[in-house]
Amino acid sequence: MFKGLLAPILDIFRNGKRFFLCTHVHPDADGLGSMLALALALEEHGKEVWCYIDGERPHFTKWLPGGQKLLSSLPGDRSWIGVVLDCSEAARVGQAKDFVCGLDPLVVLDHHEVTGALGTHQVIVPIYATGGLIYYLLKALGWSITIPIAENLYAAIFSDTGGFRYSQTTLDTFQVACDLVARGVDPHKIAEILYEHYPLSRFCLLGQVLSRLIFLAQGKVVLSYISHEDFLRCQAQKTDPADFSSMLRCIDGVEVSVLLKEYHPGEFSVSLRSRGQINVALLAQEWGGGGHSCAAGFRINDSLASILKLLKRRLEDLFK
Ligand SMILES: [Mn+2]
Repeated sequence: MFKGLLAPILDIFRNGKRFFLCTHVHPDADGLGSMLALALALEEHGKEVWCYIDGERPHFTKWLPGGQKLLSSLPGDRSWIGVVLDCSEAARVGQAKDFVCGLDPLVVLDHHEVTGALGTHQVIVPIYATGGLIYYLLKALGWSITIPIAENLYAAIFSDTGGFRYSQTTLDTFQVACDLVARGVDPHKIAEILYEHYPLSRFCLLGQVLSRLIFLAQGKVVLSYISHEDFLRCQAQKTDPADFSSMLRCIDGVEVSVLLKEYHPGEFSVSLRSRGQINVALLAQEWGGGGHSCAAGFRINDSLASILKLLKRRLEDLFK
């Protein structure tokens, strides 16, 4: 699959020597699994690889093969081929933005619907996970998919499909997953790494979120928040509440869920989830954000009270 789209970048991977890989801020298992899978494959072909992570490491990186490769610092020179995974917007690259924008070539591999102009070479396909795209990239290169590579790809796909639950889960998703299992992936092991070793701080935050649910539009919208104080009190990482907004969408009758996270005082990251009736990527764009029709986000700096007021008004309007 995607042979025509991948063809123009194959020689970059075959002939390049040094690769700088990164993903979006607050990286998830798709971004990191895709990055580690590609990093392991590049290393097997004698390439030098720099795997950059912006900020804190999610709990699962301790167990994903190659997780120890992740670096929080940037190289001192720009003689690297850049690869941005699971992100095509410069703003979402975080602190590596200026470094990354100076790399040439810069290959962008992504599956988001709303895309940016980042990169000298873009391969963006609207599929279930960037992990699926990396699988086809490795196939197109004729490179072998070892067990550690397969485990990272499976983690990426399993995570971004919500455990094969989300609407982009297709026959191809299962065929790729099936091939990865055939290569030696233990599905239970990956599910356990991702979903059964959470830090206690995550549950502390979840308690806060659930204690202050705000229902709007006759229960079709649910809104909650995590303040900066909550992060401090729970001794939580920014990655701890990663999928809380998706959890809130699971409430019966809810069409759209919204979660505000105050990572720094007065600086909010807003996550939006939809069952499909409302395109939340369009909503996020109203505030300069982006994402998928069912999962999107944006950033906003203001007081909690002002943002809640603004959002409540806009969200009530969604179903009028
Ligand atoms: Mn993804």
